[in-house]
Amino acid sequence: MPQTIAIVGMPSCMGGNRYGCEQGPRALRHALFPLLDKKSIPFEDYGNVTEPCVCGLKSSKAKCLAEIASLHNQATKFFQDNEIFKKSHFPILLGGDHSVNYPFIREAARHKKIGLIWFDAHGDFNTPDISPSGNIHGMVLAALAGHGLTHSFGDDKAIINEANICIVGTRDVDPDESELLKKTNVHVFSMKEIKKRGLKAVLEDAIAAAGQGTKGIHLSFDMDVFDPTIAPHVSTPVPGGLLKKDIKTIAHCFKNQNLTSLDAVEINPSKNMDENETAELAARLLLALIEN
Ligand SMILES: [Mn+2]
Repeated sequence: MPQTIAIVGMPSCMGGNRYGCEQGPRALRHALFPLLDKKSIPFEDYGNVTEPCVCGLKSSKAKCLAEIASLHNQATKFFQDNEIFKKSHFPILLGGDHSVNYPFIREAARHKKIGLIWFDAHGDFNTPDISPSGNIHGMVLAALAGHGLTHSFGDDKAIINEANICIVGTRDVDPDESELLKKTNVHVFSMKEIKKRGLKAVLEDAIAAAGQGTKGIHLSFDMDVFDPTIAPHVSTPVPGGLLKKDIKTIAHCFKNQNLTSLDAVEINPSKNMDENETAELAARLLLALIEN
């Protein structure tokens, strides 16, 4: 039986310092659903896990922590009640800022041991002690790896083994964050390395590391991994990212790989309501991986 794509949205921007990416799920549905329909790909939209309240973003070392932890709990219940991760599903999460995918990946990892490939311009490997901003979307990968906010999110250990985590596309990592990453077994593939070795060679290494001893791989796409010339509507754009042609390489590299689930986050359509090009890019990327 072919898998049904199970779509869930998490329209929250509490993990970042800008409003707007709470509109990401709507923009992505608008771009993705016509493509799925056109290809007759079966999908079910389970709707959104919504923010419990609006957080005031008061200055702190981990802004909106209580509210984000509460949203995570709500999301976990939603995924379980709707059996989002049952075998006949291929789950896709639409964000939201990057902090929304913590409970999604935790739930995926509860079903089987997985590796994680995190496409991002940033490291997302800060902790409350070292983060320059206090924005939790920059701490979520560290939390998944067992550092920083893991306990605050209700977990006593790492969700994913460090050696099975790869970050791809970095070009803006904070100094202390970089030091912390060096002390771990997380694999970091910067844009500099991608430009030198080629995306295909880098992704083959990432797949080997994420797949080592695991039963599947989750891919997380922070849309700021792409160059702002093709993905301008993201919360924190950084020049020098992946290009349109790279979607083909990504799809090619993940063909016949055991992907368990996907997420696409940080689309901020409020930056330009007349254009939906960043969501359209994300939709083409998701479709290329689904069609594989
Ligand atoms: Mn990110």
